[in-house]
Amino acid sequence: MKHIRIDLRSDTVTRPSPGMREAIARADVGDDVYDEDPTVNLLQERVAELMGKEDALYVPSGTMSNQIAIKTHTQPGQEVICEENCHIFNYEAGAPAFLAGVQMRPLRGKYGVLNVDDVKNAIREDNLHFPPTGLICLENTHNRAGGTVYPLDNIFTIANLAVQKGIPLHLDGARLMNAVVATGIPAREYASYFDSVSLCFSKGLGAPIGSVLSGSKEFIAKARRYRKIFGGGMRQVGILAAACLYALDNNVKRLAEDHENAKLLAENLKNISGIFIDMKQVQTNMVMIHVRHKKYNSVSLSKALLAYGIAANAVDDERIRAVTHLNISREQILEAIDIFQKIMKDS
Ligand code: TLP
Repeated sequence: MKHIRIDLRSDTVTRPSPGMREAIARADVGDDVYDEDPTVNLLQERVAELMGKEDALYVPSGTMSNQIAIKTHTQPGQEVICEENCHIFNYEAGAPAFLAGVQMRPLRGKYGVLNVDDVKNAIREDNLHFPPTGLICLENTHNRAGGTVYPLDNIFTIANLAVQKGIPLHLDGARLMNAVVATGIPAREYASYFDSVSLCFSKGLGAPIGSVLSGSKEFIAKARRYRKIFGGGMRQVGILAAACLYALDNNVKRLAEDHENAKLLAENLKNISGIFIDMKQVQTNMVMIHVRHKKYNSVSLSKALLAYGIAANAVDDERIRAVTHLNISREQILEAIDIFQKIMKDS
């Protein structure tokens, strides 16, 4: 493996800063399975407040958070409506079927966003042949669509439909704070349309571990039991929750820098022959780089970049995903642009 100097594979690669490490070292701790970790309790209160929800639960990962939400909202044999490129359907190893015994109903979206009429048509009628619709999941920002933000009016219409049909609505808000910073819409406004929200701290917020699931008191009480069943009951985990609290205080506003860096990268790469970028997708901290070149496809270009110390993953045969984050500076983006230009010019 070549030495990676500019790591654009994901914002999950972020490392805790010295300030965050200090917060970790100072953290007051207790046994969280007994609900006695003061730092975890504080984090849960802070996130519940941020989301305008009654309660919240700290869990080890975004995947576990989504899966606990699915298990808590549904019954085995039900169907869960989602967008076809969402993380829950594509990157959680089939967990909804495995852990909750539900089947997914993926619908085609546009920039990761579902059309309310498609959702309406996908909701099952009461018929003994059909799996009852048990849950609708949205993702904001949408990862595979390139970090796109879900428009509020769209969320609003889907939420109204869900309420009317008595179907709960879950938000995979792994990168919700990127949407908040990009639009200026408060997290609690987004969250108000959902029965549960999952927020990740181990992505752009720069903490080493952890997500927080929020919802009603009753929902979280049930979710706490599933967290134990899924093996996510942790003990003196305040040392990790302290990193999340630090991230809330220090790493939210700065996401704007990541968004600027993504724009800078996209604006420059789109002028290179053999590369296509849909600028409408570039809304937060990701750039989907479409490679349409006589010599390279996404996989071989990604390898060529690695030879120069730049890491960015091919998400399929045509696209490379580049993600900006707190360990990537503007200078590194400029350097990456130079290297892209050099590789494409030499071939
Ligand atoms: N996404 C990772 C990979 O799994 C693809 C990444 O590098 O972007 N929801 C969304 C929208 C996510 O992007 C991710 C992680 C998760 C959930 C899962 O979080 P973790 O990795 O903590 O289980």
